[in-house]
Amino acid sequence: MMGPKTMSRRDWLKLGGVGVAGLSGTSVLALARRGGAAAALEHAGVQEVIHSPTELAQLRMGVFGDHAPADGFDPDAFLFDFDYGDVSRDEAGRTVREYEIVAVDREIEVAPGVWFPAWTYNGRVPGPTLRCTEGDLLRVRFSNAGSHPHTIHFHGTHPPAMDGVFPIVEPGERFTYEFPAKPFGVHPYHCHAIPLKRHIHKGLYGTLIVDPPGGRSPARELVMVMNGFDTNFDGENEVYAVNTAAFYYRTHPIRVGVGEPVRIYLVNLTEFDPINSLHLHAGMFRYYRTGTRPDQYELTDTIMLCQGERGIVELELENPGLHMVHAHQSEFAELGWMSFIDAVPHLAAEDGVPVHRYV
Ligand SMILES: [Cu+2]
Repeated sequence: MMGPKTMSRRDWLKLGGVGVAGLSGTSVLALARRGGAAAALEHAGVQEVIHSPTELAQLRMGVFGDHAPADGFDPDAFLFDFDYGDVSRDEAGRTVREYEIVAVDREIEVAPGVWFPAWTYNGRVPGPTLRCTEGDLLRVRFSNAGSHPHTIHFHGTHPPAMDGVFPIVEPGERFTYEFPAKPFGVHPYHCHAIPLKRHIHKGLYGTLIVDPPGGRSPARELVMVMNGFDTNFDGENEVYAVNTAAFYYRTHPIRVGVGEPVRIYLVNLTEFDPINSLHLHAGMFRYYRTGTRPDQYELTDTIMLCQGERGIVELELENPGLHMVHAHQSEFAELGWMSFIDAVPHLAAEDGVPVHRYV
């Protein structure tokens, strides 16, 4: 009998992604209790379960059908939850933005019944989306209330002493990162303590958006962080998502207006897998790699990002209806990185995600 410890994610794929829960031991029972489809697992013995494609689809719906994370994380709100910090001005008249970030250990629910022992910035994964304008002085007060040493390493240009590699911030210690934000674009931040892949994968990452002076054109703006979770700590991800909650935007499509300008700040913070990808159905988008060159983009419907790569996706959907968005690696899509954008005629700006006008 194949036990949970020896199951690879390929084995779980044969089970239609359901088995990811089993990897965390007792949660397979919690999963099975959620519905008849999943309950079959409890009795069948995992190595004997062979499902037809239709059954697999039903199984996935039964398990992942309506996932609102029970840990309080709201994937809808996260899409446009920009943190501008506490704003003041220094003697030179420069805008200063101050942030408090605390590293804390916390269990998060990455798929229904699948709890992951995360390390977090401010109690959630991804951490807060910090937003500023190029040239603003950022002052990030970091304290480590977690159980392991951590840092915050920001991508972008700044003095090496503020790079978040050194000093290592031990549990109970603090460090303040202070630097002018540049260049404009979209940048990841993450812990840089070793072993690096473990610290990043556990959830210590987020997005820093640096707007160009004067901002970008008005648009419905969203943040999508592609991530994965290794629920049995075998060095492979069993669950994939954008913004942590597997399949969430499949059952809760992201609403935009038909023809409305949409801007997605996209970051790949998937560990273990060298690349991740985004593919849009029934439409094309402009892709600005790293967001640093407004005059250079590619018109495409599929992009590939290495670990730490990021960019800006801009689009206007011509036709109403559900537009599928997912990893073009089918395996990632089947394990959670599957979403919809719903183009709605006459969607009011205040309906759902607000249109962003930077001030
Ligand atoms: Cu760390």
